[in-house]
Amino acid sequence: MIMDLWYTEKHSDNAGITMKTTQTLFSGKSKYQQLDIVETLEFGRMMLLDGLVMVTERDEFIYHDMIVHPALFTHPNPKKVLVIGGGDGGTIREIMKHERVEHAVLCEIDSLVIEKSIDLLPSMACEIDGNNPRVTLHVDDGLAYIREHQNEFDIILVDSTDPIGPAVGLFEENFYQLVFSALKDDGIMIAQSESPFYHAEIQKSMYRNLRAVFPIVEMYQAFIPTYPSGFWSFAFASKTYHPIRDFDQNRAASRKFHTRYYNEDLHRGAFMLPTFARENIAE
Ligand code: AG3
Repeated sequence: MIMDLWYTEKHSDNAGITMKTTQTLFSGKSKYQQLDIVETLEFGRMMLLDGLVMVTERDEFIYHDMIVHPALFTHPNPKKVLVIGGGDGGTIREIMKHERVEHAVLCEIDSLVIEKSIDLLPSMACEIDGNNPRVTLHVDDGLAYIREHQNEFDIILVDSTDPIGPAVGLFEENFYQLVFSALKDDGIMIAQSESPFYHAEIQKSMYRNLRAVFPIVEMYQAFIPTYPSGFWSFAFASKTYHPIRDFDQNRAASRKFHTRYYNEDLHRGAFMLPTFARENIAE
């Protein structure tokens, strides 16, 4: 008998996404969470944390373009960048395309995620395998790490899971306060901010917390097929630079590397929100 094996992530009690899988490449539990990496027919290899889709080989370019390039093309001179979470390495890979960046630090709480990504997701982990002198890895809790760093980073990217499990603290005001202090005077923070369609309540409190700390807070969107509803968002929180008013379109247009999702027009377009998404974060 030929078996059909399908993986389903439920997005609500009554809906979800389902994908046909061919094999399990890794399945194990760390101190923090359950990690699974499976082969799917439609999306290539897929990483799950506690049963939730984190990345797939086929659509990760969208998320990783969008968590990195809007901030790195808004800040005029991003030299030092910190990533909190992001143990798969996709975010670091995109940061490394920016020649102005001298040094990037990855602070991931779970060493198993880093190890298995280097093993099984090499297209994402290619810059965190220890061979790039511009990249430093720290296995640590993001909160503990930034508490020890002040006035140091141009950009901090929060590449977290949903606010359940180890990432809960990364959505709270106290954490944003620490991020603010760890940033230089003209620093920018980006955080993945869930689905405007399914996660209105999370967005409400997250953006309230961000506004309590940062003078400039905007939401931007991206289309990510394997995340809940396919409609995903990021928070742009900043001390001085505005993502549209301070955006140098020519610099983005003359970038020397290829991006399959991001471009200089989409940079502006991503900040235009449908009404229901605006309403989620209205002051
Ligand atoms: N981090 C965001 C994952 C959120 C997905 N949520 C879900 N499937 N319910 C992705 C990490 C990529 N570096």
